Amino acid sequence: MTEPGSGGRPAHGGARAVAAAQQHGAQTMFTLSGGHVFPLYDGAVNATPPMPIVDVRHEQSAVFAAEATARLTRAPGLAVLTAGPGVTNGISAITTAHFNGSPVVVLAGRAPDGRWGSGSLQELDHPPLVAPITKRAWTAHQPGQVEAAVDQAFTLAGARHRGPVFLDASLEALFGPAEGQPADDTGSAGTGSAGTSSAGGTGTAAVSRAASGGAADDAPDRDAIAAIARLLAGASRPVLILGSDVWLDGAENAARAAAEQLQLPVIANGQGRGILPAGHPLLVTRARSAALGEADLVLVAGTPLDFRLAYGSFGGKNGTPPAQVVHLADAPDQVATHCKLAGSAAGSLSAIFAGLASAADGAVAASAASRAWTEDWLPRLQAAAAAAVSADAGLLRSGASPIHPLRIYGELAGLLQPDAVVIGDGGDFVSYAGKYVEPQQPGCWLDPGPYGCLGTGLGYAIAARLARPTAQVVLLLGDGAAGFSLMDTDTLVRHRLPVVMICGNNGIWGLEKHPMQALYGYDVAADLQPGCRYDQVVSALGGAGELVTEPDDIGPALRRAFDSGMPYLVNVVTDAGNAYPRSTSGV
Ligand SMILES: Cc1ncc(C[n+]2csc(CCOP(=O)(O)OP(=O)(O)O)c2C)c(N)n1
Repeated sequence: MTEPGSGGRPAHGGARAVAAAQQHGAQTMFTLSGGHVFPLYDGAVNATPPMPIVDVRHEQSAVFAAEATARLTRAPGLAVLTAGPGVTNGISAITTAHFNGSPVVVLAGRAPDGRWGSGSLQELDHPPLVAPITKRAWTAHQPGQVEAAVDQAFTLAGARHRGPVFLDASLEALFGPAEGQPADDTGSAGTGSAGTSSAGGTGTAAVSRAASGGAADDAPDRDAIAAIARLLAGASRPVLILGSDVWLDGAENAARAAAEQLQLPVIANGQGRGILPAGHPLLVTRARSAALGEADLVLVAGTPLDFRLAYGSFGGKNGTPPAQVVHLADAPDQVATHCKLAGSAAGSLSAIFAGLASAADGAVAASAASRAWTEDWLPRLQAAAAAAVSADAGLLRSGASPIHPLRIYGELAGLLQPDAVVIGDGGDFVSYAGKYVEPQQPGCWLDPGPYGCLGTGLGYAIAARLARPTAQVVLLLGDGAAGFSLMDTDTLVRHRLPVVMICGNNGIWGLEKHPMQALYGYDVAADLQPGCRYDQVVSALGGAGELVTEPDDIGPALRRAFDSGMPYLVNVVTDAGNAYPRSTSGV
């Protein structure tokens, strides 16, 4: 397994894999070492130019880093996992990429075909494990197959609707010489694990669709857009929701232009945040309850109608009837089927927004209903948003001790530059961030998305620092969340990646303790060490940090963190009695 790579010898499968990944713009290989994947490292080292390898301390961080790379750069991210436990450790992160529609390619090692069934080290058939959470999962058995298979994996990951793709390659396929091998892309030849060559649901058909001019297939239906324009012309209280796929699909400019042209009130979620910058007159996220509760037409773009959006049920508040709902998605299979839709369109979201703006413009301008929305509805929502902002001003300056978590966000707001990347990994502490950190630009906010997996933090931060070398990178960590990935501070240190970490340390699993108390009147399994010195963990790993217990010390500590130029954790002890005022349970 320690066979060296090219060095003048014919290229092995691993070298071919790296070459194919580079053709698709993959810049960095996120990984944790294992003998099964040595040829991929050898391929990276000897590639022209070499591909940087960022080696982490847990495979979840490798895949989370690849996922964040995809979400920030909008080019596919690459993670390399060793066979067996390397793959299984990556599964929560692959699932996160699946839920987020993030274009990620996971390449994995695999026990030798020649010994399959005899019990060689880490002999596990991976594709069936990851098939439900990937666009395709399959195995390359021969060196000559690897390059074409990796090419397919990248093409498929980046085609609408984007998502993770998994490919493992047997020891023979990665280590063996690729020259003179048939470039067979089916992955079905070779010895070993019969029946596992293509475990993914969409398989080859999806690959060929994506490769053969997906753009033409992705043009939205004009009649569907015209019908939505008519709904808009008849609406008095419309709302536009912008979600992550608007950014991932490169539709942020078209979305903003359509919203401005039609004067639509906008609510943003996930990576839709920042498309309308903080303070934009149409951005009424802070009036969410009135907007979604009283709307008569809700256009939802680039995000599923899931628990975050009341499963697509809007209106009905203050005597209003249920709202009509329109779903705009980047691919037909993303359009909601679990709720009644008044309209829908699928395909390129830029084309959908541009089509809608031109189809609706005249009709909307001419309709009496639209006057109602610009003269009454929009000002009402703007007033409600302004009232919500001023109602919070006191808490953002709170002098309470123990510290109110909002005081942290009050201090942070004054220090963030417009291109700062803010990452949230935690429960209540991060829910506050979602409400009070309003991005100035799109592509500057990363939360875990609807899968809600704790532990994304360090992997996302590693990727953010690499993707945005000159921007501030701020990682907001609950103290519970910190435990999943803080060890990867070591990766930040080894690879010289300065990041500011802020730990909202309430000494509890807040988002679980408070609800359990409310349900049962007691709680178990919800306490952590009060005041635990996570800052000292970071210092021990070669970074720096400090403990903050008084509200007036937060600002100076954050300034020291930004000035330090190293991984730095500001460990803020907050009030364990504080619970985020939550309106959804996720069920
Ligand atoms: C991997 C994983 N395990 C468990 C959960 C369930 N969970 C959701 S929020 C939460 C508490 C988070 O606590 P912390 O990070 O300290 O933030 P706080 O709510 O206290 O602000 C837990 C355990 C989860 N979402 N993901």
